[in-house]
Amino acid sequence: MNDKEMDLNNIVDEVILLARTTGAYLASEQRSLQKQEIELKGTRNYVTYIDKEAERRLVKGLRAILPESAFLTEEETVTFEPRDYSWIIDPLDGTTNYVHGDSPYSVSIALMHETKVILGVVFDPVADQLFVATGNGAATLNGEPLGVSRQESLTNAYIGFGIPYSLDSRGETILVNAMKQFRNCSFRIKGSAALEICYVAAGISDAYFHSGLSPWDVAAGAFILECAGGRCSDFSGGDHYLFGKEMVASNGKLHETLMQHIITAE
Ligand code: 2AM
Ligand code: CA
Repeated sequence: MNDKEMDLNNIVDEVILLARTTGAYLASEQRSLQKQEIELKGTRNYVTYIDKEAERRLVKGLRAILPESAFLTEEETVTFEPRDYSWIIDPLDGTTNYVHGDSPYSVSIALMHETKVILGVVFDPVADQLFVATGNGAATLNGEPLGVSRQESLTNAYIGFGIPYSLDSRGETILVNAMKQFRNCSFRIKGSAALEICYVAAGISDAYFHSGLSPWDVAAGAFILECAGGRCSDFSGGDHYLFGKEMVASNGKLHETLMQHIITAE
């Protein structure tokens, strides 16, 4: 075991604890969201406040773990200058579900060493599901090793996807292509990209695709999926999915078929 792995093993429990406490904060605030007094302030404003507060707590905790680290975050990042270690975090992924008192939603934390992700933690406080990968071995769900499904064809596949807020013509073509498969396989929109990628890692879903995404939506989940034996790509089949705003995640076996019939078909 080298020094970097030693450090990682030392910090992973602290990162998990932070994900859990942030998730508990989100869950308790979501219960308050139902109360009448919140209506006075407006639900969206209140959620923005929760997002920011959750992020503030996460940044404070993660900075204490690695004082020299940089941050790429959903709420407060203005400019991002990578350092030796950089955190890519989404304090609340699945905001639309959250606003409606629904689930799932999650806390997503990734740690990059130079340009490579070396740690991913995604936590769903409602289902109490904790996905972790350190790259030292297996990815886990609540401490148990997880792995991708064996599904090889679109027939009977279980596939997650998301619809971006702004849909270009390419995005529309992809949705039309998916629609042509509606009787062949099952599609689901669950509303938290970080979790939906983890569902592929856990063999719950066979694949997931979404455009219009940001690094904090995918960084932790993509790393967990790759550690679980799955595959991630951009919509052209390349590696530009972390900063490229589009992602296809799969068990690997279904990847080419999904690309051919749904993502790149004209
Ligand atoms: P958010 O909840 O943090 O906004 C929903 O489709 C999933 O995609 C959520 O994880 C949502 O993150 C994310 N997402 C990010 N950017 C998006 C966009 N431009 N359009 C739709 N969803 C987006
Ligand atoms: Ca997000």
